[in-house]
Formats: sequence, structure tokens, C-alpha cells
Amino acid sequence: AVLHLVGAAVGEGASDGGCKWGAAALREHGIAQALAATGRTVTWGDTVTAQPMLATSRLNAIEGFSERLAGTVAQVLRQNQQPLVLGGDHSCAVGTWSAVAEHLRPQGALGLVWIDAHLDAHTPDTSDSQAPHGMPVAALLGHGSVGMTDLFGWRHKLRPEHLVIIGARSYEPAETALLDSLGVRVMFMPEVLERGFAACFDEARTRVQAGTVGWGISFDLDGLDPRDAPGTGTPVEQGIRLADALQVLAGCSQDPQFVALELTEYNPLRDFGGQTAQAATDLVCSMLAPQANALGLAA
Ligand code: DIR
Ligand code: MN
Ligand code: MN
Ligand code: MN
Repeated sequence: AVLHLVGAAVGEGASDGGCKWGAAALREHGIAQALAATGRTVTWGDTVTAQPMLATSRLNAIEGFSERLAGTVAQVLRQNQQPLVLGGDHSCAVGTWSAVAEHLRPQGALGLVWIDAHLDAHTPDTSDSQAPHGMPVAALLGHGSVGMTDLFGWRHKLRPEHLVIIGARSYEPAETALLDSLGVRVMFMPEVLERGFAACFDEARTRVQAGTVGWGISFDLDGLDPRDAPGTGTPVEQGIRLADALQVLAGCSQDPQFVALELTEYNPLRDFGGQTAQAATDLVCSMLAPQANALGLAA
């Protein structure tokens, strides 16, 4: 399918707004050309921009943005193209995956692998920071503000058994409490280090494919080790190594059930020398390449 890049220019969901410029910086870095060089047909769509000036609060700004991003992604899917959403802070996941769930709904359920140092499972009631980028997992599971949970007029875009989180190592008790109560499978970083990312991703993919009609990956760049990707909104030590991710995720989009990819939390203001832009570019090329080893050889 044609790969359709959608810029999600949102930084208002995080305390440091630098991620708002992430998609534009990746574009400047040449992410589309790199993807085309793997053999994919690539097109750039509109960039969806959060408009805080029109909103009554930060949450309200993200709600309005989510709805517009969801509309854009839904349209890409209706054209039978494959969305690659480029963040932006991770609050963009609400719009992206609500649209994918809406698109799949007539056929069945959505599966999602969530790679992140964080759990992003707060609601406005539990979050100390009140930062919406800490809330998208909860919202997709049906918990949080109605403006984030009920896009397209329905709730529970994601069933707990269709979600796996990999790489978590920074979170609050309210988040684990919610995810525990729902029975979400979380692979915390100690498990990833012990079993290896390959075994973890394999299990995650099997789980999100079971009982679903389509699946995707939401990749928060802070899931990677800061030695490999320092240019993110909130880096946390001891993450997934880039070399492992490149190898394990290579060609994952070739699965006929793979619907969409989202890459978030790239912060160009913290990316000195472009190391993280290159890591992000290599990562999406590996995942979206039409042949499994197109990038694996270079990695
Ligand atoms: C923290 C940090 N749990 C919060 N969250 C995220 O503010 O809710 N950082 N997602 O990237
Ligand atoms: Mn995140
Ligand atoms: Mn994160
Ligand atoms: Mn985040």
C-alpha cells in the first residue's frame, strides 16, 4: 500500500513543548526520501497542528486536536493507504488509534503494541502533571475525559487483552493500578532485559493479533535507550537498544494485518547533531521496508 505520512504537530500535551516541531524536523531530515529508498511509495499528507489559542485549557486543546487528527487518519485509511503518524508528543495516539479502531470496527477489533518508557495510563483524576501525553493509553481503554475517550461517538477503542506495553520503566502507582485492574500485559524493562526484546516483541505480536482484525505499533522514542535516542521529551535510562529494535522490528509491516505505525516524542530541540532524527528514520525504514532485510543489512 502507499505509505501516507501524517505530521502531528503537537507539543501541548507535554510539559516541554519541543515535540511540536518533531514531524517538521524529521521531514527536513529526509525521512520521506529514506522511506522511498527502501522501495515504498511515499506521500506526505497534511500536517495536523494543535491550536491551543482556540482552547479553554490544555486538555481542551488536545481534545480538539485529537478529533482533527482522527479525521485525517480515517481519511488516509479510507483511501486504502497505510498511515505513518509522526509526532508530536504522545497525546497524538488518541487521534491515530481512535481512527484506526473506527476504520476496523465493521470487521472487528484493533490490536496495539505500545513501546514506551512510560505507561501513559493516567486520567485527569490521577495525573499530578496533568500532561495529556501521559493519558492516551487510559483514554483508548475508555478511561479519562470524554473528549479523549469518545471520538467517533463510541468508547473502548482498545480492549485490554488487545494491548501490550513494552519497555516501561517510569510510571506512577495509579497507572499500574488501572492497567492491573484491566489485566493489560505490561513488559516492564527488567523483563525485556532478561528475555530480550526479540522474545518480548514476539509474544506481544502474538497477543495483539489474537482476536483482532488489524494491529499496529505506537512507538514512543523514549522507549529506546537515551544513549541511542537522547532527543526525546522525557528520556529515561536503561531502555531498548536501537540495534535490537532495528533487527527485531525489521519488516514487521509486511504482516497483512499490520495497519498503521506511529512514532512519537521526537524533540528536535534536544537532538544535538541529529542522532535521534537518524535513529527515528532508521527505525521507521526498518519497520516499513517492503523486504525484511532492506535495512537489516545496513544495521
Ligand atoms: C508522567 C510522565 N507519567 C506524567 N509521562 C510521560 O507526567 O504523567 N512522559 N508520558 O513521556
Ligand atoms: Mn508515551
Ligand atoms: Mn514515554
Ligand atoms: Mn510521553
